Amino acid sequence: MKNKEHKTAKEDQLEKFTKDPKDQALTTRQGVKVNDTNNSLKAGVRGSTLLEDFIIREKITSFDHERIPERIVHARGSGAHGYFELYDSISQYSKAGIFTDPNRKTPVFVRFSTVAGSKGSTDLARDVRGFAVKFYTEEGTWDLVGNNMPIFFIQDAMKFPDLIHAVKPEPNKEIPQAASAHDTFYDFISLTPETLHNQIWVMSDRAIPRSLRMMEGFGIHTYRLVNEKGEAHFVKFHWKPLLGVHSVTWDEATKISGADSDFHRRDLWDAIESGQFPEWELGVQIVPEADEHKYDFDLLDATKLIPEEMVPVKIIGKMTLNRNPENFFAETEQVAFLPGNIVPGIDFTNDPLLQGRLFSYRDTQLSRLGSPNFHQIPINQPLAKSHHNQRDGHMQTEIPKGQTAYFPNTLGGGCPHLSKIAEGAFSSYEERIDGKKIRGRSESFNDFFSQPALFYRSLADWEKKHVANAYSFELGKCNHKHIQERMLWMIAQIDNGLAEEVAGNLGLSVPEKIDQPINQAIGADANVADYQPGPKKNYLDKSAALSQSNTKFDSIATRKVALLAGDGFNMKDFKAMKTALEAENATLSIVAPHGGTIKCDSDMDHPVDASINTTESVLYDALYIPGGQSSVASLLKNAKFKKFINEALKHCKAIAADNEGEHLLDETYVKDFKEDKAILINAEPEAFIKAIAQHRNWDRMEKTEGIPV
Ligand code: HDE
Repeated sequence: MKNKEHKTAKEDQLEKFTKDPKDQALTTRQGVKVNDTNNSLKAGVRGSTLLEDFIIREKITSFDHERIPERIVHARGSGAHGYFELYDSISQYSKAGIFTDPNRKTPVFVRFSTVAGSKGSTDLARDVRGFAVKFYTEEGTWDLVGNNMPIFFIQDAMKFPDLIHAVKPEPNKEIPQAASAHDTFYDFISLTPETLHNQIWVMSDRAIPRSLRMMEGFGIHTYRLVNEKGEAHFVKFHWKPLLGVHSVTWDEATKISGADSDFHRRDLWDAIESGQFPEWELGVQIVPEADEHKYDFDLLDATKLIPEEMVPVKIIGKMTLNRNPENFFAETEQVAFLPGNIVPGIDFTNDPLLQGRLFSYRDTQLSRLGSPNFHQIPINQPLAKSHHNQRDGHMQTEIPKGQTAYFPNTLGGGCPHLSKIAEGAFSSYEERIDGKKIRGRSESFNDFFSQPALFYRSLADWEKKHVANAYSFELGKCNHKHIQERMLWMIAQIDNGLAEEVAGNLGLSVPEKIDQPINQAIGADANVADYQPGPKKNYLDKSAALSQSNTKFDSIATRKVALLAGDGFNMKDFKAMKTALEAENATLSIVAPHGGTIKCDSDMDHPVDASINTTESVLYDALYIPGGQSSVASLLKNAKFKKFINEALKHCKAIAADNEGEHLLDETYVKDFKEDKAILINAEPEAFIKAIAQHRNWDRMEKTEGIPV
């Protein structure tokens, strides 16, 4: 089902470029009709192919040049169209139309991505997720190119190539793909303490989302909002998903990578096609210019967040994604995001990471898309009119009229002409700058451990356990003891208990001191041990917003429930559960011993959604077993059903069974968990729904550790 709502102006614009082959003849690129696309032109039926054959030459030449370079980072991505609506004007902070006019529906295109993997890599890699939003505003295009974590690894753009070279596959053997669990990454991380904050977020469940629709987004950098009077406020942007923030476990992530490496892409596509449009609210943290130096961290340091307890997030609007792209390459692959794309009312700060990005993104499009005319590609075209004197270049598709391509001119009537600020022209915020040129870093950036420690303190016990397991896995994949030990020392600066637990799993102990020199901005000769730890600042005990245990648990919309059944299943049980789940916009999929159809005890045929041979429990949020003697008997014959259930149990999912369905559970480890609050036997569907909405029953986590699946 496609969205039937009124189209946005961007959709109208894109429609002019779409081509539909329905009822059309096959032609060459020049429009000549073709009668045979299976055979080349030959000299005699067995003779050699003729150079004259323009049809084969055109077909093969196009094919030879189909690929463009994948993005250096964020190569793997999925996109969707939608719109943004403002709740109330915030004209006191910004003059941007998108922030002052609640009657607008601003079209957006969003691309989510992983960072390290190649274009074809798994969606479930442990990684940061990109969250890039292109707003086609009436005053020009604004790109908010963010991530699903509120901070970044490094403070200065100068370090970005090093960071990425360290995390990407090692250059001699091109291993590992889409994974940070290797020596070069931790060699770099352990020598660069500023990375620790983002690093611990990557060890948390945030790095393995259940769905792209269930993760937050952050602009990360401090930006500026500028109002009509020219007054500025600092701002941090937040996207809050209406479905809450939820993740899978690492064991699931690795299994999903095998069962369906397109899991996130498929989930996003399916949700939009079924009319369950993903939604996020946009929030802003506003800091007056006068408060620039009020905090224990520097607002220009992208490795720090502003705890929501210090500056609350003010919700100002909502984004809805309601249309899948028509063509992956034309839209999702060719979309070009540039943090430098801003509009009047929004401005940059001197964050040295942001400043570097302002250069990098335009530059990279030149090699990726091949021409400075990349903004003419339909998905990149602004909705606002654009007239300028930039000319020519590869793939110019516009036909600029007139004799002049310079300014000032009289021959072109002075056009395109300049605008005044009052007429909507952009002008940079007149920040006072007074200082010496210096290649270095501000001392105010030097606290590397307080915020990772705040993050860790703020997590629930089950989240902390996941962090310890993640560090143990990642460092366990490193082959060099000195790198593991340096990391352990670093982790100890965050939390001793965490470091001890990880060290135990590695079979090492936490070193008291380390003495490798570090080579980062605080000085090439500096030594971590001399330099850190300074006293850890503890300006806040915990920040509730940092823990996923404080997210929303009020909906099961789009959750996937597996129904395990064979011939003879109880129709009454099935119907009651299906009706209840679908009323909450969840889906119930029949997983059966075979494909095709199965019969219920009322002798009706029901289409099977997946045979047990083609699916895995990690692809579902919960599972249900209806009654029916012969149905349960057929499930008991196939050991994979037991594995399916044991895995769901271990992954702390809600499990329900009615009548004879319980017999199947009795043949699994579930028999020891009958008291568990998310194991529901002969209960009302409402109780099951409540348990699914909790996402997982983490209370079960420790007890299930010994289950061998
Ligand atoms: Fe990026 N980044 N980045 N990045 N980034 C790219 O641009 C870069 C950074 C982010 O879906 C590239 O078009 C530098 C922070 C996203 O198309 C490249 C630095 C944040 C995407 C690039 C950073 C991001 C990119 C690769 C350090 C979060 C995917 C292809 C100064 C706020 C956008 C491209 C999409 C993509 C450079 C740091 C997010 C090479 C130099 C911080 C979501 O230009």
